[in-house]
Amino acid sequence: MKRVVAALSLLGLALAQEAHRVVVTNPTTPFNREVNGLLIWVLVFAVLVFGVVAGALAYVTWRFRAKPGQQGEPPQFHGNDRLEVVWTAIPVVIVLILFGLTARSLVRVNQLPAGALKVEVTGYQFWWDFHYPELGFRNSNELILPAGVPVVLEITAKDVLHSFWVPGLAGKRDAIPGQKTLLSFTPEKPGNYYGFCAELCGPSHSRMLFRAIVLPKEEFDRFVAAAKDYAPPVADARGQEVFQQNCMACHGVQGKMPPAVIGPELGFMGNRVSLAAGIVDYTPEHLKAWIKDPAAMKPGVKMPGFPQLSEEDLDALVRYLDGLKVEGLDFKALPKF
Ligand code: HEC
Ligand SMILES: [Cu+2]
Repeated sequence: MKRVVAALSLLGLALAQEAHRVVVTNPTTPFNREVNGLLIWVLVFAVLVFGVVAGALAYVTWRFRAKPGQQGEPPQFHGNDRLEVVWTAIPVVIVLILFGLTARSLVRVNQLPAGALKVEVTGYQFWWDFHYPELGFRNSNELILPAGVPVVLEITAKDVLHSFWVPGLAGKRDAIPGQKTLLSFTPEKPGNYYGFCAELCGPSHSRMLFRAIVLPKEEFDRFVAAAKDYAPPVADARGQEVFQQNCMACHGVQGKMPPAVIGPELGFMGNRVSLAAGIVDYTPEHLKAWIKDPAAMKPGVKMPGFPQLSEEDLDALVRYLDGLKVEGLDFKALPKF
């Protein structure tokens, strides 16, 4: 008994933990509240069905148990039409109710609100690209969104099937090569939301994460204004040279993106909270380790390592990349979901 109480209170503590909010108990978007409501209905019926079935079983076992002194088999009987109709009809009604509720929720969460912000989402082995066609910039692996504004994501993939999933914001959507799938939701709470690829897509599928960074509207607008007429800063001239010689073929820095995208956009590297599709925190040390040997951090990665670069060149390169940022914004301070 003591152990059960201890386990339950631990579970309660875990659910209440600020840093690891469980989405089901803390929905922060209309999308998730809708799904949560549906889940509660399903749970109510499940508990009801379990209670009635387990209760009936217990009652029958007790009521028809062998009495002292009883000899041989008790009297046998077969069938009860009325009972059978009732226990068929009730589950049918429950299924119909759940069907109706599900259909209503589906219609609601699949609505495409007018005036939504459009973002094109593309999955690659093993990273994500986010393009804002109306705002004229792109970012990779970190989807920056304004709080309180509905978004419509147009999701696709370039190589194999992936699936876009930010549990804290909305349900999953498949990312399918050659096809667009739509997902719409309205983030409400500013925060740093963990995202995942939810479709087995290759050796580093489990390292194909990302973040959705929801900013207060004013901060988002400030970022957009800065991103629109962004002149990528050159924090280190030698670093820029190394970048142009070794990295430009695959990576863009806002506007200098080659038409065939091979690697993530690095234009706002210095603003990042995470690196390499969300697998480690963004720090200059991790950045340096990644450039030297990305395969050590992500098996099967499509970026070659650069062990041939000298320490000085590597450091200059890291300084250059770390300098690529919009000043005055700190996404690391946001709460995590
Ligand atoms: C052949 C193409 C190619 C070249 C050349 C290349 N990269 Fe990459 N790079 C990629 C790909 C593809 C990824 C995505 C890897 C993943 O996460 O699966 C990547 C990822 C990265 C990331 C992580 C991006 C993020 O969003 O977190 C950084 C940083 C990076 N590369 C820097 C460099 C630097 C610096 C150079 C030059 C020294 C370079 N890359 C050269 C293809 C390339
Ligand atoms: Cu994937």
